[in-house]
Amino acid sequence: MDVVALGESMVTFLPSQPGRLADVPAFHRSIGGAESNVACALAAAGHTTRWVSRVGADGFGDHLVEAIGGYGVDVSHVRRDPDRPTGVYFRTAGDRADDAHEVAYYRAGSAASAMSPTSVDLDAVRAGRVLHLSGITAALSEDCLTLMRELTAPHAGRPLISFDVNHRPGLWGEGQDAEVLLDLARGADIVFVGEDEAEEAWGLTGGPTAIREALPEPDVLVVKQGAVGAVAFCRPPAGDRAAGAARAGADGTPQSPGCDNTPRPAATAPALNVDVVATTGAGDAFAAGFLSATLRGLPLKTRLRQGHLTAAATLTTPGDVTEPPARPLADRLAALDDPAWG
Ligand code: KDG
Repeated sequence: MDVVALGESMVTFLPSQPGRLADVPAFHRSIGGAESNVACALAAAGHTTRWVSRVGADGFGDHLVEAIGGYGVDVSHVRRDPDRPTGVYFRTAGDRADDAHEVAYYRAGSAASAMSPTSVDLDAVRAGRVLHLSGITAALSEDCLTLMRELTAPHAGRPLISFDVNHRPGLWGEGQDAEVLLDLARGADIVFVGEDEAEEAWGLTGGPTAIREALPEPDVLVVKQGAVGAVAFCRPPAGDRAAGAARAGADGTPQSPGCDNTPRPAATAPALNVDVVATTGAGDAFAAGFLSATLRGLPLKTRLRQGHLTAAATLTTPGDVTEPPARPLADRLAALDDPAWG
């Protein structure tokens, strides 16, 4: 198994037209969930993936399991909860100049919020080369936070932990997010964070270098700068992490070629200039592209480019999850010596 992703997925309702939530006349049913979005994109790119979660024993739960399974993701460890519903959420669409949109979650007390070290199969969660997690899960309940702490704690034979900060202010109580998210990020091997999220969650305003200085622990730190691009920092794997990192290179290529200990960027790549339809899910797609290239032992800059290529596929469609470009095409585009890549 290449990648296991654990987290809550929801039936997602996409608006029939832009505008305020109060004015949208109809919604189109789709699926969303930061971690399963990553698993779906990776499966579509040819990786073996599993999504571990809990959903209600209801029709929305059926839909999620069928739709996510339809991407080729292993859903055999998704538990059905007869007492709690599947979460759902509605969102609006911004116009192109301003992607600000409203999100209405109906997920409090959901089946997924009952995930805990005893209600999920930990062996199934740890069975991949990479375990992909996000800060959203930590905000769902005390049990979910306990689970996240257990999964990111040092552990013999631990998979490589990929952690997307995914700061969702609406899910957190006042002032609870900063320390928890920083702690979880410190325990991970690969961390994805938006420059805007780092400012919102941690008050870091000094850009990627300041973020790296505040977060030197992960072997790889990727700072996303929206439409501008992304920056990756890395350090040579050490101790226990070396084992996990070596496993990540399918062909034995070191996980982080050319890395050093300084807080300067090890690689940068500009984002692609595309006609944006909706930004939701683009960060997950970026993580999927980056992880796919990591699993294949590709150089750091190529991982960033593969992230942007997968993100571009999601940015140009309305849903949270999209099929990435076919691997041969993505590989050709990522290798181009073209002004689009700066
Ligand atoms: O990153 C996209 C996700 O935010 C979306 O698919 C839904 O998981 C989701 C959430 O909690 O907002």
